Amino acid sequence: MKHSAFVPSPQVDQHLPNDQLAQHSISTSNYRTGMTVADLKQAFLDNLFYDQGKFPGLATQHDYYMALAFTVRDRLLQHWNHTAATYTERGSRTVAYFSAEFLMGPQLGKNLISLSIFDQVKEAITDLGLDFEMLLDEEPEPGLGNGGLGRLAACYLDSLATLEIPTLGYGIRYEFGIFQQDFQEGWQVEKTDKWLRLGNPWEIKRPEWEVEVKFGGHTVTYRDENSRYRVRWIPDQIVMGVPYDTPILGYQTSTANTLRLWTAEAPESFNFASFNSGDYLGAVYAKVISENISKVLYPNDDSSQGKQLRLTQQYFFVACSLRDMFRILLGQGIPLERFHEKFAVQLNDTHPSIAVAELMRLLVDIYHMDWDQAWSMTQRTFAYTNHTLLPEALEQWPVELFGRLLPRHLELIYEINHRFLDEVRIKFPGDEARLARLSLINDRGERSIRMAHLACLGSHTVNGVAALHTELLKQDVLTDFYAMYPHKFQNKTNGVTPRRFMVLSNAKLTQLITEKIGDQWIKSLDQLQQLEAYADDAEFQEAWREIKLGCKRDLASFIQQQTGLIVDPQSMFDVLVKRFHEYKRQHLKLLHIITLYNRIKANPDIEMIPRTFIFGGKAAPGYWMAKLIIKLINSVADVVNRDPDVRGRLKVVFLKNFNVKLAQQLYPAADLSEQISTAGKEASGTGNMKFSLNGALTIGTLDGANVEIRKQVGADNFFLFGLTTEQVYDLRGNGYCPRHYYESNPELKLVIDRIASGFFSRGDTAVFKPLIDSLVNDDPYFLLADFQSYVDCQSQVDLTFSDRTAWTKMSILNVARSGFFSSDRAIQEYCDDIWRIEPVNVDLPSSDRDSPASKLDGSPVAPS
Ligand code: NBG
Repeated sequence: MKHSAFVPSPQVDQHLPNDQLAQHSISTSNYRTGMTVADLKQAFLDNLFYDQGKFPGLATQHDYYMALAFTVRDRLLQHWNHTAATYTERGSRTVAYFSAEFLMGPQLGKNLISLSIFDQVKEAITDLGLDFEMLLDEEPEPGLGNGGLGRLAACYLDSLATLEIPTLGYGIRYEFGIFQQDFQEGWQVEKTDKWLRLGNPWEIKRPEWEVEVKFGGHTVTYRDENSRYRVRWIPDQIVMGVPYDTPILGYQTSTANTLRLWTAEAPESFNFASFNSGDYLGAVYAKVISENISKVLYPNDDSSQGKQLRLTQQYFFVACSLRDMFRILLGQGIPLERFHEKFAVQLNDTHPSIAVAELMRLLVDIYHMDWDQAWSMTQRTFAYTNHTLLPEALEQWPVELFGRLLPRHLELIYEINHRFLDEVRIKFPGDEARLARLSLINDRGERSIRMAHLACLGSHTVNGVAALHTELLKQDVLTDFYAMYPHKFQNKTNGVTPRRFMVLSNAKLTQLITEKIGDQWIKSLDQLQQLEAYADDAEFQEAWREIKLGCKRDLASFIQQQTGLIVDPQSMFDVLVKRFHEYKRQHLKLLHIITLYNRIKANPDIEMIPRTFIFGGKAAPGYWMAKLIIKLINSVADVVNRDPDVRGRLKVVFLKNFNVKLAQQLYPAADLSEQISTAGKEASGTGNMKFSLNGALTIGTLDGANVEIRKQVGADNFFLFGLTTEQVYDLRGNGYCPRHYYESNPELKLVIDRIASGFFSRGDTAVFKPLIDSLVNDDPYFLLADFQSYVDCQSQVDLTFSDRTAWTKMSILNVARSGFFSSDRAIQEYCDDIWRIEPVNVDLPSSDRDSPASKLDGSPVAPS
């Protein structure tokens, strides 16, 4: 039985000598890599024939898409292979970004932009008589994330490659991504997302690097040959992790990093007694169980359910990734003791934080390192990003469940905790309450392990994702850790990639900006500042408005296609898209809509700036209240859109299945961006940045990164409303009484009463009662307290919108001042302050730009 211990040995692959390579260099004629329109056409037809096995006459849209994707892939393999070879040769320090989610979005368009061949490819496809946009649209979205956290990981990979930082993204290749959302009678229904059904042309399976992962069983102790006390883990289940690699191209660089996602497979032979008793069906069942691990993404955003399968997933990908990193380390001849010099591991939230215990296990149990050295290396390896202030999102695992699945890790965590609490006792003698608060083990109720504490302790740096968030971590959520280790805490305000959320998604605005200030801004977003000079320029303003209007027209026709609703592109497009959560307060927006509607009902001739309200976003399938809010939006839309009194002044649209692809259509078409969470709840937000970058003005609270957006764009160019975090704390402390607001504000009362009366639910007074009760009696997110301020601020928005020149100027200034929110800036800060890593330039020999493989020097080409 070989599974009990592993000591990866350096790879002893053989390689063709250089002269052989030169003689037999994979001679690829230009059409395999050439960038001319003629080469591209030829390659496309070839791939259609040889990869899809189709003549054009029989090919489906999807065949065409696949043929095109392979054509592009051929052209990026040069970058990918050379990058891997360079990193291997130099043993480069590498960022390992551990994340349970990567919400990548479609790859085709993005890769065309990175390679700067968008226009040629479009021409080639159009020449062949095909609709290029339709092919782009054909790509199923890899929905391997829930929302902001997963999308942030994707933006960061883009910036890491663009900044030429050696990086491996490590995660899970979920067979089913985030569910597809549909509506039935206004209620959300979920459908399985079978994104891999037709194949994924961007990934390459690497079965040669599969690894074993153990689960369950028990531990035994023994004395080694030097009489030292040792522990061996005897698992009762083994699962194989098989990596699939996806290239991540930098923008206009030769760098192509790797996103390595793990799939769970059952081992081919079952070595254990339970699998060995001729129980064939049992063995097949075990196979199904193993493969379940990477089946499905947990569809919860900002909350944790404490389910065993989830912990299994987390340990699975972390164990695979660390073991893969040891393979790379030793394969490059770097000594074990330099692991933390070779790799900087970022823990994206607590999801991968079990890595702290796993690295300790590898170093202590497998490599027999002494505890103190192992712990010091561990702490020098990891850094942890916290993404939430909500207690329900801070993961805790019941000790009992944890011990059943990972018995050795539980022992290690007890030992880590033991030593940690000794340290606390020395720093704060006699402070028992503090010990209980800091302990990795939560003793209240069912004993559980606090993963955020493990992450803080095992990392050299802990960061929040916006200035306010980091302050609140220090003062509140992690305040005891801050008192212990103040030097660990840093802020890294989130960022977004302008390549996807501007260049790809808003081509016209990109062109206009580039005509004025050149194209350097795409890599140095601060350069957008130069646009300030044109903020008052009438001609430029006119062009600016035309582009916005064009984007709104495109969106209007999409809305009509999807919903049948006709919306007026001249109306204000007021957009609220994000995951559904009570703290994000989609229902506050709804209270505003109903307020306007009531005003029309009371006075049908009232003057009103026409608005199109656009919603998008999914609710976690088990989050009942969020689903009820979705139902209410659809119900209100149904009434408002049909009421002849409204005369088109208000339209309410709910676009189903909000995802990256849809997001790319929405941001460029928005006039107003709604960022209306309760102050102190949203860690950062990143949608807020994408809107502002695309020239939408924000109405928002002082929450998350809104605070910094307002600071950057200027208070005059931001619509602020609502309580501050401090005021929210005070109000809560002094006994908040939402009913008081309800009773003393007639307009608010009418809104609530209308919902309660069944006006939007065909007389059904029961359906929305839980929502109404929650608002009037409890209102944990302070909607009623913020209502008047919000509605007043919206009047200010209307007033400004009616002054086209003023609005356009504000829009231009928003774009000009959003350079700070580039993910390049954020990643540069991580590199300088947390990872201490330098770029590695990948030299693509010029002849290789169109003839591959002729310049390989025989070094291993394993992406590392
Ligand atoms: C989310 C926060 C957002 C933040 C993203 C990315 C989780 C746990 N957190 O405010 O809610 O923008 O992370 O940092 O999904």
